[in-house]
Amino acid sequence: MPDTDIIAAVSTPPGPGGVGMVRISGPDAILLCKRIFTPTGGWKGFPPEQRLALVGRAHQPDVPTDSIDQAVLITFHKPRSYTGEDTAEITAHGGPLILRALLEAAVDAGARLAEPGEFTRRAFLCGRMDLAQAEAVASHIFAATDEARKVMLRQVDGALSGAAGKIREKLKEAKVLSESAIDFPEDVEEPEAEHLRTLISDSRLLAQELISTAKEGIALADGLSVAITGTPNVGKSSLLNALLQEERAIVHEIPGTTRDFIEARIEIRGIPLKVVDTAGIREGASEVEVEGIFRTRKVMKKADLVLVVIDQSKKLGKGDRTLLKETENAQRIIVANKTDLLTANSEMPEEAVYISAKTGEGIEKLRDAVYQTAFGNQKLSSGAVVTSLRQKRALAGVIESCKRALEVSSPEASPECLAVDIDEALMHMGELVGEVTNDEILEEIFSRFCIGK
Ligand SMILES: Nc1nc2c(ncn2[C@@H]2O[C@H](COP(=O)(O)OP(=O)(O)OP(=O)(O)O)[C@@H](O)[C@H]2O)c(=O)[nH]1
Ligand SMILES: [Mg+2]
Repeated sequence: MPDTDIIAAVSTPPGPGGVGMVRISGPDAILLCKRIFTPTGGWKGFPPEQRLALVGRAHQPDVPTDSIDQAVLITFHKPRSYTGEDTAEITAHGGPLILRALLEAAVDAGARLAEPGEFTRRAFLCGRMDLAQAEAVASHIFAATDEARKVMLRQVDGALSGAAGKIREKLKEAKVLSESAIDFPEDVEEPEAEHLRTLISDSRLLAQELISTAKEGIALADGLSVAITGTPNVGKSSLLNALLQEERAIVHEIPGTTRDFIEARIEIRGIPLKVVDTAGIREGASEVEVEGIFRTRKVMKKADLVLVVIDQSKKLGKGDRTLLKETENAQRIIVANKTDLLTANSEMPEEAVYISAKTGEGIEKLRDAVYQTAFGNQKLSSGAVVTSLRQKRALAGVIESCKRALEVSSPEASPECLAVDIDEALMHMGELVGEVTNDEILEEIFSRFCIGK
């Protein structure tokens, strides 16, 4: 349902900039602008021609002489605007105080401050985009790598929504067929029943294809967290520096150098990674180190992937063994470091990746292993990509319902059961695009946005 109030926000980032923009949206948003903006030479008709840039002055409400700044006004008339409502954009010089004064003038003239993501929320509620597209808008803005930026733009443009549309068409056709089987059971021919089963199994296949992009799509949107762990002095900080190609963490021959954890952002094949170097885990450590070790365990638990670093120039120690055991069931890579030194460790697990953080040998191989471990051999399709857990859950629901529908779609089974399962599959598709939703879900999605979008 369309909102009835006018919202306003500074849509450009905080801090000084060349230009800054205040966006105002809602019924009568354009009329409101008449009170805080006067074009050079006055209004030549009102409302102004839409999408025309008017040069003039922004000022206090109804007092054109109390000027705030030279400014440019562009109006978008509903429904041809981002939000689907009447919208105005006033661009002025990008000084924080200038933009604050401009925003206050808009509020004094009757607007209220917009919540984070509220413009996009209105775009969704006005039907300008579906929920999958709206989610992608935030991921696009926050994209940390070029690959993420490209993939998210495709979803903003409707790649996932389009693929979802195809599944829905099939399911809707299946629903009609199953309903006619309920109403006229004696008229159902075998070819028709066969067609019904094909529609459902095609829907399931298409949903499976989509869900297979989720792992990488979600990593593109959210980033992947990687924890570097190991006993003291094995070269964890050296590895972080090698991955970063920068001397970020302190490296020292004294064991127990790293106490706090150190975070850095890197990119592997377009996937944004947050890598955390941690304090070496050992027994009998000093008080400060113990706190560091406590934090290491917390980071390890939260990480999507753990790199267990072992010094292969030494015999496997008790600490190494404990750590290997501890990470047994985690998504992990065992990293055998210091290959530039002699190998003294004959008990290295077979799957270990050998590197020298000092010379850089094997680092590329390790990057490949990180990608492989996280995503397998999967390559993102160029089209629709699932980019949130919410979307993934909805698709899992579709797959489950289709599976059940196929189980009860045998000629002798009851068509009523089939219709229920198809309805459920359609309901999950509705969740994916936001036709079926609730305030809590919307709150969660749009609170991730910045103010002004
Ligand atoms: N020869 C050789 N020495 C290395 C290599 N990687 C690290 N070192 C040395 O090992 C010592 C410890 O390196 P760090 O990177 O500080 O090890 P760490 O695991 O972070 O140690 P803590 O923070 O104390 O737990 C330093 O003297 C490094 O120069 C390597 O690949 N080859
Ligand atoms: Mg260290």
